[in-house]
Amino acid sequence: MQRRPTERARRGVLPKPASPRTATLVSLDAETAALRELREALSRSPRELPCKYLYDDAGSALFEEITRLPEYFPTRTERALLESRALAIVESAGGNKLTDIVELGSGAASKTVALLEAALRSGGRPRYVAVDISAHALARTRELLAKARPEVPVDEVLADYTKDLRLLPALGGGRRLALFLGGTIGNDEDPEAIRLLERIRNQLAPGDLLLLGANLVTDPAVIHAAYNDSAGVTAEFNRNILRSVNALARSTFDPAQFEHYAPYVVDRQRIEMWLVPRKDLVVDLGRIGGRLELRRWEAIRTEISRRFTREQVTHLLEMAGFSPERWLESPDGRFGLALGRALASLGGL
Ligand code: SAH
Ligand code: AVI
Repeated sequence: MQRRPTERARRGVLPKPASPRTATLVSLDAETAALRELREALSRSPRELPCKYLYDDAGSALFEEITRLPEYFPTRTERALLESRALAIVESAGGNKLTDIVELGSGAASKTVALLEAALRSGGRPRYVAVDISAHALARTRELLAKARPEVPVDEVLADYTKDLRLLPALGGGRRLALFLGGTIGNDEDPEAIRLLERIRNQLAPGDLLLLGANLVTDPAVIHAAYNDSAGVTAEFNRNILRSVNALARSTFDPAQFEHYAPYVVDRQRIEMWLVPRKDLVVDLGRIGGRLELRRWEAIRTEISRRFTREQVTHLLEMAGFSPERWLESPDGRFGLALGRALASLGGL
């Protein structure tokens, strides 16, 4: 039976996804670009899904659960480091002249409270700007900060920081501190990581600071366990990317048909997350267009998560136009925080 086209279909308008979960979905242009990006990633060899699609509402909640797992050490290691050095960081960033703390990929922002408290103790009155692709993560940020520090004004920016990152100037010409924490810089290869850091620097005034959190090279077995937890939360987080893509694209990936596989590749200094089909599959790609024929074991890569040395982190900062100013490292050497000062752009050079 032929159905009459709906008003929406007659106007050629793409239907809205089940729920507008991520910033990539806020406009039809963005939606079209997301579908194109997914098509391109799935056509690569090996096939990939960009890791930002891990963070629909369910994915953001699962990530928060991961941060509390006994095996997932990065969050608690970085938190302890931030808490012990918060005052020194804030003093380097201008002390009471620090007016803006801007966080990219803020997530639930649970670690940021220590920095806001240090800024308040230094006599400043900072506002906090949270930038995230996930509306769910931003809602958690708001909730957490309203409880912990109700006096701090919070601005939420729902945006994909790889595409559009436009921040308002610092309040009253004060100092700005940008935060990129959690080791999220390790989810990109060098060229994309440097481009992202450059984009951040372009939004800062010369002299403003960036605090960059990075996972450091450590015992492969410890890293492996962090991405292969016994409760299976990371496996679920990984599989959930398929639900997130299905909601956006109306595709028919069945998460139950895929195994989570996350090896630490020692010579590449990185965890790789893969989804491995247990049998031959044909997936209707919905609005991505066409069908995807997957052979048994033909895995899709959903994330890389890199470990760095101090020199490698410093190099990334320098390549992006920051002058490395301070290095803080956890006592177990597993996590590093680098402070970089934004240099003036070289203009037309
Ligand atoms: N900084 C937090 C969260 C890390 S998880 C912490 O350290 O715990 C990564 C966060 O970045 C998620 O909240 C995710 O939604 C967000 N994110 C991932 N890709 C993004 C993108 N392209 N643009 C904006 N936010 C992004
Ligand atoms: C957000 N990012 C730094 C996390 C990581 O460790 O790479 C995401 C994650 N993936 C699996 N577990 C956690």
